[in-house]
Amino acid sequence: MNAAKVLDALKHRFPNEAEYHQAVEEVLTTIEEEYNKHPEFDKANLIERLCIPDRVYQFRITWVDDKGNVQTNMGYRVQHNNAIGPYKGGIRFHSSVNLSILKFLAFEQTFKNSLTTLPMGGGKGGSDFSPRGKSTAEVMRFVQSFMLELWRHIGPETDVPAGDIGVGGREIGFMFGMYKKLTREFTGTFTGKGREFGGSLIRPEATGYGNIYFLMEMLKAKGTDLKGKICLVSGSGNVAQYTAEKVLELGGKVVTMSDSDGYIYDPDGIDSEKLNYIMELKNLNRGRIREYAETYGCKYVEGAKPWGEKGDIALPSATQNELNGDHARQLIANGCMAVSEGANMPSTPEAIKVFQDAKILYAPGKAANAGGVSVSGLEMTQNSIKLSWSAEEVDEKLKSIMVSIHEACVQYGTEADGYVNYVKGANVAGFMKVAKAMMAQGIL
Ligand code: NDP
Ligand code: 2IT
Repeated sequence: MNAAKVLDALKHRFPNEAEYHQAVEEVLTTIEEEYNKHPEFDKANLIERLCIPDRVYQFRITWVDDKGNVQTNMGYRVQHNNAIGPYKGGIRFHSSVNLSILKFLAFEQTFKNSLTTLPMGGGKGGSDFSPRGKSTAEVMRFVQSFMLELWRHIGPETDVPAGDIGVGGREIGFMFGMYKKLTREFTGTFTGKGREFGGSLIRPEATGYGNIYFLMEMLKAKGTDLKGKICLVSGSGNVAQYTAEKVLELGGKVVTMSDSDGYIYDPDGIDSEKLNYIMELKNLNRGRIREYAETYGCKYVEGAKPWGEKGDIALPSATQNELNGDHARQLIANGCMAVSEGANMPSTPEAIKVFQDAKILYAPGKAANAGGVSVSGLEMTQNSIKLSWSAEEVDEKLKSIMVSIHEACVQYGTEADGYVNYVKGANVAGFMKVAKAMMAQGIL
């Protein structure tokens, strides 16, 4: 396999899919060497079969808004690879959603899910519907229309969706309800469900907590921990909130959070009372992060990212490509020692190069944020056996999965000088398991 050639061919076949090309390029260039040690892979054209999704569903969603206007949106489900388990991955509702973004996310999910040690394939779905500014009744009507198409393609042993940007407990509840109505079956087809109907304890916390468990492993290998460390967090949604909560619990200080309009900088630190305010603001009142600055009298910067502030650790937890080369150089200049990604692909390729050249700790999303889908996998198990585990039990399992992902990254990513290339480690470890499963299952 020649990574550059494979990538060129994919770009030619699937033009105008920049995010998909970006995700594929990162994986191909880091697995090339290992892949070429296995001539049987090339003979089976494993690489194209791994890069191109198994199938993509695309449909129109029609719904009626509160004023009686008939609205249309696009809906998608990308079923990328089910070599090691049913397709599994979140649903994103955001105005920016398009096929390129969902293909990149489904591709990444395949390797991430492989790393979790649990039997899950990779998929992703969503819509260009933006929940921002919509009433709960509008969200429900939209979700019900979305499900009128999606329900045929998913199922507990086929494809198990969950949340992502714009999709939290409220949206999963509506999806589950409509799915149940259409199929007339109560099954574990979604994860991130409410606790009363099969949801796992710790699933809401899992991505943020998991990211910090992973970060702690990286810091431990450097002989340090989070005590007294200043953390820059972006986003203020599900992942950012529980990232901040765990940082506080372990003695770190969070000084920034953001949303799509701007960021707040609170040099005194966002303590647990202030974090509760953010959770209420974002999850219940669906307000803007600017309101935090108005309430607590701190700095708010409109239209900017938090990466220019001084911090020891950066935890990007909002969206893809939110941290570019200039941001990375600023972070390094300010003494940043570790970056651990809660979001999917938040750092641009240039930013990653800056981090790796500076030899700081850098964990890509597919390793660091795998805690969310891991607890989704544990939710599937609990649904299958019709039991629910205690929060402590789930948290312990989450911790041990994050430790094992860290070990896999170290095993496959340690370079000659001892520097751990977590990107390479995660990609090679994730790839090998899927590749072996595909080889064993024949040419499909
Ligand atoms: P939420 O919708 O709960 O929160 C998203 C946050 O990011 C919000 O603060 C939002 O701001 C901000 N944001 C979204 N889009 C943009 C944008 N284009 N520019 C700037 N800010 C933006 O989503 P999650 O917390 O669930 O997801 C955050 C990231 O984590 C995503 O990359 C997701 O793929 C990833 N992830 C999520 C997992 C999960 O279990 N939920 C698991 C693994 C990864 P605003 O309020 O203005 O919309
Ligand atoms: O990106 C992700 O890993 C998620 N949004 C969670 C997927 C899941 O199935 O829990």
